[in-house]
Amino acid sequence: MIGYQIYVRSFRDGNLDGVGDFEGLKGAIPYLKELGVDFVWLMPVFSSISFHGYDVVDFYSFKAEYGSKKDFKEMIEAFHNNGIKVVLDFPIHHTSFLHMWFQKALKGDSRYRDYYVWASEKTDLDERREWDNERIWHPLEDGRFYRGLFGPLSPDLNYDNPQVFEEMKKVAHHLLDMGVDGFRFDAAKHMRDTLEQNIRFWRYFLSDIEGIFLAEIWAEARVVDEHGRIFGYMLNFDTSHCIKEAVWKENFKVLIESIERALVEKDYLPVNFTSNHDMSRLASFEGGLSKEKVKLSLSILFTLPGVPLIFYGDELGMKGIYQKPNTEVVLDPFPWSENMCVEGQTFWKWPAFNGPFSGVSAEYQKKDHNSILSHTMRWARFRRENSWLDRANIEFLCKEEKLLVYRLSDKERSLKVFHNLSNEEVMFEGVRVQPYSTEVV
Ligand code: ACG
Ligand code: CA
Repeated sequence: MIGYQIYVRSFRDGNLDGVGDFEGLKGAIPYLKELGVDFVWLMPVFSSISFHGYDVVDFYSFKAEYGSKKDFKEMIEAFHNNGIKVVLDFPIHHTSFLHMWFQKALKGDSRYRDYYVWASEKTDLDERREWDNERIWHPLEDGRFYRGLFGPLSPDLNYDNPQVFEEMKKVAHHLLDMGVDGFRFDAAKHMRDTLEQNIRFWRYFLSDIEGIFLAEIWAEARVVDEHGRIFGYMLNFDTSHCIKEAVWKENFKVLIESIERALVEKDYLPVNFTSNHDMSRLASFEGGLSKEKVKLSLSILFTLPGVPLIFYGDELGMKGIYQKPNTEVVLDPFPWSENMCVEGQTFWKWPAFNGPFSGVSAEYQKKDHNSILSHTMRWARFRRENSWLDRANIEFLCKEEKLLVYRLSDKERSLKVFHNLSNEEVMFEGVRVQPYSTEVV
């Protein structure tokens, strides 16, 4: 199984306004098929006033620029006709401050006040987010404070209130009825106060629905494991980071340790990725990886157990340095052609890193056998032919700083993978591995 993460606004335009949309996504299907993608994860598509869409104003309508319900359904149908599943980003931890529920709460409607989390006398109003020290409690003019883990514009929903839980289940059913194949659950570790409560929450939430449920639990491997069985698919931040760190440092130690922690003997599918919208892109890791190193990172991705997931454009080596507060800079338009003047091209902003004629376009790289895209397509093909690797066992055969060899196997099959992280050719057990390259026998 191969996944592909899409920021709709930047991917493909269907109505010539330069903004990506559902209609445009249909036009991207041939490209995604060529890459061998089995499912796409669409970043938030619901009504929202932000560029990222993680603060939803209405879960029952879509961003107007993306299209209508009809367009959405037609898009899903087109994907299904081509054997590709559609997974939606589902941010249920909070809403936008503009959501009708919050607006009614502000006007004193007691039913909706209980949809959100309000400070009491006991609340520590100076409480901070564990990872970056940002404030969690936000004041209103009347002196009340509400909780918003991700800032004042996105108040947290109150899951102590069973009505809120039912509201969000209703949304989930509605989307699945529309043909959606699953969800990427945003901020999934933050739903409840303790780990036990959080796990109980999700078990209950998922108890009567089926699909591809991919959780964003950005935490240490132990916490990810605890949630694994409930969801089935877990984003593997640990290994995804360590692939890049190892390649960057030219030392496999961190990757080996991560594989042992996060990829061995799991009762769920770890989803390994190249980068995502919350971090710098693969090609810009730690200021920038060389083309060889970007390619090696990708071939490692496709030869590990678990599900490989590509962040749109990483297969071209698109650049992007994550920075706050303007996090949209890593979300450049996907360059379909070198001049960026081709049908379907998005251009809702001037590209911050990947402008016209920067050599990263799909059209240009498809013609070049040595490009990052051609390399990705070859490894993706290998992966499709060996889809059993998703659940393969991994056993190390050589754990050197610059040479990593392991056996992947299941009951019937087995193959050996060799990764060379040095600038010289190496021989191991009669297999020749080129500098910064991967071999499989
Ligand atoms: C999701 C989305 C993100 C979105 C939101 C909110 C959540 O992908 O785009 O923001 O809807 C935390 C949360 C994640 C969240 C990210 C951005 N992502 O847990 O749910 O922030 C540590 C913490 C993590 C933290 C991470 C952030 O533990 O919890 O993620 O840092 O860098 C090792 C450690 C690991 C540590 C890392 C990194 O791996 O093991 O624990 O992670 O190092 O240090 C969007 C917008 C926002 C907006 C919001 C409403 O981007 O601007 O405010 O929507
Ligand atoms: Ca458009």
